[in-house]
Amino acid sequence: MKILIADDDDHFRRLLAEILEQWGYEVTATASGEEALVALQSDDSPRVAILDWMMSGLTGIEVCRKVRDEMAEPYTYLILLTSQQREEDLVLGMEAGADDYLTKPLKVNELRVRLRAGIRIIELQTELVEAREYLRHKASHDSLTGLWNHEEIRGILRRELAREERVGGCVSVIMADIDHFKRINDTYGHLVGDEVLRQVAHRMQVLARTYDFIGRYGGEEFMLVVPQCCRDCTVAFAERLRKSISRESFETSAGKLPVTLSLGVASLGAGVDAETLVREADHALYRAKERGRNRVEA
Ligand code: GH3
Ligand code: MG
Ligand code: MG
Ligand code: MG
Repeated sequence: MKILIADDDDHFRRLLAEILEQWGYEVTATASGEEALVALQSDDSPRVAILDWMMSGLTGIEVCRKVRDEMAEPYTYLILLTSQQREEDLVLGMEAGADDYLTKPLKVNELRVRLRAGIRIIELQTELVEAREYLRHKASHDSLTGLWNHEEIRGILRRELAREERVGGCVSVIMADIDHFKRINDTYGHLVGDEVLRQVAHRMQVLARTYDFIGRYGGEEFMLVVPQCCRDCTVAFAERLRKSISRESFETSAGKLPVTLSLGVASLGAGVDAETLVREADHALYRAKERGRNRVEA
C-alpha cells in the first residue's frame, strides 16, 4: 500500500517516512500541498495521504477540499496530522473532507492503528468499485460474445441518432444474421454453435473501427451501429464483414466449419427514428436471405 506524506518540515517528513517504511508501506513524500495534489492525481496514485495542515502555499485543509471537490475516484483516505489541537480545528478539518485527524507530537502507535483503519476503508471501497463495474458490464454486455447486449445496442442507436440530429449527419445500421446456423447446432451441437457465435463476433470486432458499435441483437443475429458513415460507406463495410466471415473457415472443436453471413444495411439522414432504421435494415436482411444468403442488401 502506497502512502503519501505532505509536510513542509523536512525533519518531521523524513522521520515519518522512515516509520512508515519500517511498517512496510511504500512512501511518496512531498513538501507542499501543490506537490501532494499532483502526486494524488497521477496514475496509480497513493490511496492514503497524511497531510500537514500548515504549509506555505496550499494548506492540508485546502488539499482536502480540492481532493473531495475534484477527485471523486479513486477514493483517497485523507488524514490530517497537525499541531492544531482545538476541537473547532478538528471540526473544520473533517468538514473539509479529512477522514481522520491526528495531532502532533506524533503518537506512533495511534498512527499505526488509525492507518490500518483507513486501509480497511480503502480496501472495502475498492471491492465496491470492482463489484459496481462488474455489474455494469454484466448489465450491458452479452456474456457469450462480449458484445453489447440487445438493450444496450438499442440505447446506443437512439443516442447516436440524437447526436447526428444535432450535427446533421447520417447514422447507419447493419443487421447481420448467420446463414443456416440451425444446421451447425443440429449437426455438431449447441456448444459448437456457441464457439461459432463467439468467433463470428470476434472477427467483426477486429474489422470494426473503434467508434462502431456491435451488439448481439438476439440468437445468431447481430446489429451494428455505424456512425459517420452513409450508405455507400456502410455497404462497403458490410461487404468487408461478409468477406471476413466467408473467406476462411472457423476453427472449432468439431473441426473447420465454413460460415456465411447475410447482411442488411439501412442508412438514413437526421430526424429518422430508431424503429424505422431497424425495420429498414431488417427488410434488407430479409432480401439478402431471399436472394441466396452470403450477401449484402441495402
Ligand atoms: P437462416 O439462414 O434463415 O438465418 O437460417 P438459420 O438456421 O440461421 O435460422 P433459424 O432462425 O432457423 O435458426 C437460428 C438458430 O440459432 C436457432 C437457435 O437454436 C440458434 N441459437 C440461438 N441462440 C443461440 C445460442 O446462443 N447458441 C447456439 N448454439 N445457438 C443459438
Ligand atoms: Mg507545516
Ligand atoms: Mg440465421
Ligand atoms: Mg436469425
